[in-house]
Amino acid sequence: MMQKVRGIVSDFDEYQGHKIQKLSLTNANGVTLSLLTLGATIYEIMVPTKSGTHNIVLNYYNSKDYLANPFYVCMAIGRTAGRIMAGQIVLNGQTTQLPQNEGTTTLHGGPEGFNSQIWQGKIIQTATGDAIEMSHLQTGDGYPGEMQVKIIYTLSPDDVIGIKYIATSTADTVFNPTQHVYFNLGREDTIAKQMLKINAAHIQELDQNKIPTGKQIPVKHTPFDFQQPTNLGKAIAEMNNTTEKGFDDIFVVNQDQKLIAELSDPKTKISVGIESDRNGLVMFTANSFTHDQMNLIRTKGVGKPYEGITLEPQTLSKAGSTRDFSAIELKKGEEKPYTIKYHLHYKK
Ligand code: FUC
Repeated sequence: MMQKVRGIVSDFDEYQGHKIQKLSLTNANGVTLSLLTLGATIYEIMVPTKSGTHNIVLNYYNSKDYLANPFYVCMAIGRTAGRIMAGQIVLNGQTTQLPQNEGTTTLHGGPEGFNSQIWQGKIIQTATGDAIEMSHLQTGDGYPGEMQVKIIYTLSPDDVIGIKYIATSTADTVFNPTQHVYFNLGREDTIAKQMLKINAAHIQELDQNKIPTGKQIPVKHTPFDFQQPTNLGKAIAEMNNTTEKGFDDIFVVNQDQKLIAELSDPKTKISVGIESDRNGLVMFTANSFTHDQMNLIRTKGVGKPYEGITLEPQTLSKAGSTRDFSAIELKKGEEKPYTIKYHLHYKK
């Protein structure tokens, strides 16, 4: 009989007097997925190599490092991924002012978002073995309704990581969660030699606050064309004359193929295919990662621009220009789950 996926719980450290736990799943191939209860953060994704294992996501030594900078390294994002103009949401004709955490904008759920919460973590059983359940009652973040949130993290026997977000609210509210995973599949400090494919013919036009204007721009003949596997270093170099000096953009994905995006490293031969049930993907190439604000393990206590790449599946909302929140609305008592999957491939 095939060996089932095994889960274990251990103590990680303490954060502001709270015990932070690490929960891990390992399958028979030797792939491990670990999470921290701080921020429902993906701490490690280890894949087998010829000589041992290789961690393909960015992480820190300590819990406190995760909240010491504005980069949300591998953390759960909610209630709403991305930017809400002026921090105002409109539901049923009523405007709610959310706390703002980026000038006048509310970014990634605001100052009390999912990432800054300590989650209840436990190992649960599924047909193929153990899984990780993170749960939390989200209140006091300024959004309407108390929201009971569960995120189920699974690892399949054939190396597919699943993330399922399930929430119910006591009042009509908005829900557009994602996971802010920074991948680096290689052994070098940056993702410059890695290849990216995104199944998107358009990006969203953004205003000076990075809020969608409602217009879409075709990617053809621009550095945003990742419809075929494209070298990231070359693409980033083409963005050198922009203030961002890299990518921080919203792709409108076609959902006609199983995968919306695929990242691969020609040298380690590791790749990750991303499956999503949503129509948007934010890509951020860690352009502004700072040396002294970041204590990343990969670069032994510092941060480097382009050290990783985030590919954040989410629902596109017209919230920017038109204040139309219908796409991300979650009605009182309604359950509308979202799933993200990472298909891992590697050569031993
Ligand atoms: C992405 C970007 C933001 C922000 C964050 C850390 O979601 O869109 O600009 O810097 O990552």
